[in-house]
Amino acid sequence: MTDLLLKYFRTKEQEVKHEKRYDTQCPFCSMQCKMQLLEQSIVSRKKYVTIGRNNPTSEGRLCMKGMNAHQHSFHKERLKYPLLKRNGEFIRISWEEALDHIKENFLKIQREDGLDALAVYGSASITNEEAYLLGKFARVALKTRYIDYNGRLCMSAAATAASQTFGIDRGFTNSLQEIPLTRCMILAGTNIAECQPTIMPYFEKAKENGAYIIAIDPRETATTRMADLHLKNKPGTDAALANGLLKVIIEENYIDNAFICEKANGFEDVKNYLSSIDLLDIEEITGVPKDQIRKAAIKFGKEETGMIFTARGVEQQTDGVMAVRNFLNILVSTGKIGKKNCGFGAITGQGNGQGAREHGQKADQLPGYRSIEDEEHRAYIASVWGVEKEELPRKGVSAYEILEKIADGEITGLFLMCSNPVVSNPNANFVKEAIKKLKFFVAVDLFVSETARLADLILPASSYLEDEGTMTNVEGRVTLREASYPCPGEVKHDWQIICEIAHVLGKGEYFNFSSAEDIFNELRVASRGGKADYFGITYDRLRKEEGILWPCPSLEHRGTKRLFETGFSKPDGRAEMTVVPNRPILEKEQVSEEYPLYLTTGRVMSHYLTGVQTRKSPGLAARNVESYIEIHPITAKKHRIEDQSLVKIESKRGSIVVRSKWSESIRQDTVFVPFHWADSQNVNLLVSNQLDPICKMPGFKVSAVKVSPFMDLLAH
Ligand SMILES: Nc1nc2c(c(=O)[nH]1)N[C@H]1C(S)=C(S)[C@@H](COP(=O)(O)OP(=O)(O)OC[C@H]3O[C@@H](n4cnc5c(=O)[nH]c(N)nc54)[C@H](O)[C@@H]3O)O[C@H]1N2
Ligand SMILES: Nc1nc2c(c(=O)[nH]1)N[C@H]1C(S)=C(S)[C@@H](COP(=O)(O)OP(=O)(O)OC[C@H]3O[C@@H](n4cnc5c(=O)[nH]c(N)nc54)[C@H](O)[C@@H]3O)O[C@H]1N2
Ligand code: SF4
Ligand SMILES: [Mo]
Repeated sequence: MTDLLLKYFRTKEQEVKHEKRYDTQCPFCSMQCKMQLLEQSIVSRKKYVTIGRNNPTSEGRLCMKGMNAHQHSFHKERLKYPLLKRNGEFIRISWEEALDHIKENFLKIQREDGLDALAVYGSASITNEEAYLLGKFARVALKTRYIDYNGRLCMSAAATAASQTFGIDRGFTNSLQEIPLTRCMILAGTNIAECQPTIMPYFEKAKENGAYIIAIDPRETATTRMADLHLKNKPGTDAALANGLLKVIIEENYIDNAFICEKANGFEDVKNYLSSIDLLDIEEITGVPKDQIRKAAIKFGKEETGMIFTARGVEQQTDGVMAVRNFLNILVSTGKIGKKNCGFGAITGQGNGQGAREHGQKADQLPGYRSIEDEEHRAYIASVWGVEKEELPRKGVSAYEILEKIADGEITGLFLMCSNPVVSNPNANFVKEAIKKLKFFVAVDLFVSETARLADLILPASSYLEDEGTMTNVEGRVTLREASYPCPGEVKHDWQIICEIAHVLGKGEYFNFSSAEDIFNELRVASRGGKADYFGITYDRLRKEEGILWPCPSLEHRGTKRLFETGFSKPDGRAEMTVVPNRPILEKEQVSEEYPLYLTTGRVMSHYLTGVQTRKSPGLAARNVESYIEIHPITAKKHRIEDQSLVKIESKRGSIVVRSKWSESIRQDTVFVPFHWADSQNVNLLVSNQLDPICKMPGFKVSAVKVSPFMDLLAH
């Protein structure tokens, strides 16, 4: 053996000898892939590798984001100490000073502007324990009615639609295990291939088993390429498309009359409405040829089993609730719900997109999916928390509406945890100006995000490697994220930060927790008897049983893999269908001579949300270093836009500059821009402030824009 080889083996041996392994779950999407960080120390250098671990959901798989996640966690810009803004610069302060500062300013705002002048803005990337605690913090420690979270921009349309139709909102009504055995699936406005990559093998197995897949998306994506039929609709027209599908299903008599009779309300009204509409009209509205609509409807209607999946393409619309309800109309009419290999999936987005919407971070919600306006619910939660029910505030307003109240001067103090609203909210110019008006603004983050930059005080939080807690994944499976990596610097867990602030505000007695498990045990009791009942779930069981699908009302209960087998969760046990008009009551922005193109927005595989984390991960950032506009070559030529050139995109609200990417796979009347970049590439500068009137979801997926070569601008 040569010396060189010997040296190599010796180093390898050393690396392995000094290897430490840390269990965790990926900090990104709702698959919550279980993973392990391998840390190898060689002399003074540390080397990291992330590997997947077997589990019932991701079965050991990881995508590129999971494999590179540790890069942002170990990034040199990671916050390690509290930072206070003094004369426009951030300076390091101690935790004691930070807490004093919060106490002084929160009390001052409460005194001068009232209890409701403080608002809390949370996240679905924090654990169940933290989401629960944040809701309790707003209601008990701050006594403000104003709390909401980033999930409003994400899951609210699907959550409302499922609650209204079925009486319960769990993203997927079944476990993933059933997907491979389903005969026909509709994937509406979801790009699982890039957004939940490790779910793909379930669909690939279904295809191997002969399933037929129908995708609905204005662009071709890796997901639509897997489909047998792609309905390439105009953005924002899914409600009408679903009407077309259901009209054909009824006319061809593929409905399940016995099921409807026994388990559904409202079918006759829907049927009457559909008999009054014309398929040609739907072709005109959606841009999908009527023969394709017929083909899809017949395929779905004919098969014995079927599932429908929706995601943000259908839901992030100003008629998002109604659009999803129309897809549920199809499921209920064909009886493809509450049965083996049949069901609905609103594919959850963030790591804890499911759990964080169940335990009281929403404006109108108390833990266990209870309502803050229901007297019995108020009384129960007040008793768990040891307060009077009259002391609990009433419901507040949605995430974007909180920002509007800040702009109006009604809210003057903000506590932000784990979100970057300056980049993720629509009408971004307005949002930034609003946040600048705050008298006192605390941001809790891993980094100085675009929003944290505007804060008076930034508190450093722990990451997925350090912070233990439960996360409820895409299946509705509660999982325990074991995390034990030591916190860098003076970093604290989000839950510790909440507890410490509560203490300095004199509310310590309600926040005496010494571990995430302690908080979970209170959450179990708070959720008991609610729709999202976690009472039977314990850390011990989560370890032994590899996660449990809620509801799980008792320690003996095995969890619920399939919902609605014996009926729906409405008072009469029946599903509620509703008439969905072809054209929404609140008209969406239409293209015009001045703004001739539809802009839709979304994601790419290598980046995550506003990009604060993934832009710091070299392994990911290298794949997409900047934003881009996907544009059809024919459209591009019409607007004199060359491939790979800089393009100015303008809407009525603002303008951005990104690079062009010609693609024949997008509709000619539509352009697509991802939202992972900030500042002059922040696509939300273009999106309007119109919200879905029912769930207050912004219309991220439809804006009218014009495009021009950036060179024109330079020439002027
Ligand atoms: N790589 C990556 N993965 C992620 C995320 C990420 O940022 N990056 N984010 C996570 C989160 S929080 C979420 S919410 C999910 C989101 O997951 P998805 O909802 O799947 O992602 P999007 O790209 O926003 O939108 C999905 C598709 O909708 C299409 N679409 C646009 N407008 C319309 C329309 O009007 N109708 C229809 N039918 N389709 C339309 C888009 O072309 C896009 O392909 O992903 C999660 N996973
Ligand atoms: N145009 C357009 N806009 C959109 C969407 C779209 O499709 N199009 N999608 C919307 C959707 S679905 C979503 S979910 C939102 C998300 O939008 P945001 O809520 O802004 O999400 P992130 O970019 O993940 O911001 C999370 C912030 O918290 C920090 N962070 C990460 N982990 C932790 C932690 O454990 N603790 C703390 N304290 N901080 C942490 C990160 O560094 C980052 O700054 O964006 C929405 N905005
Ligand atoms: S981003 Fe999603 S699919 Fe990829 S590793 Fe993380 S949890 Fe798994
Ligand atoms: Mo999301």
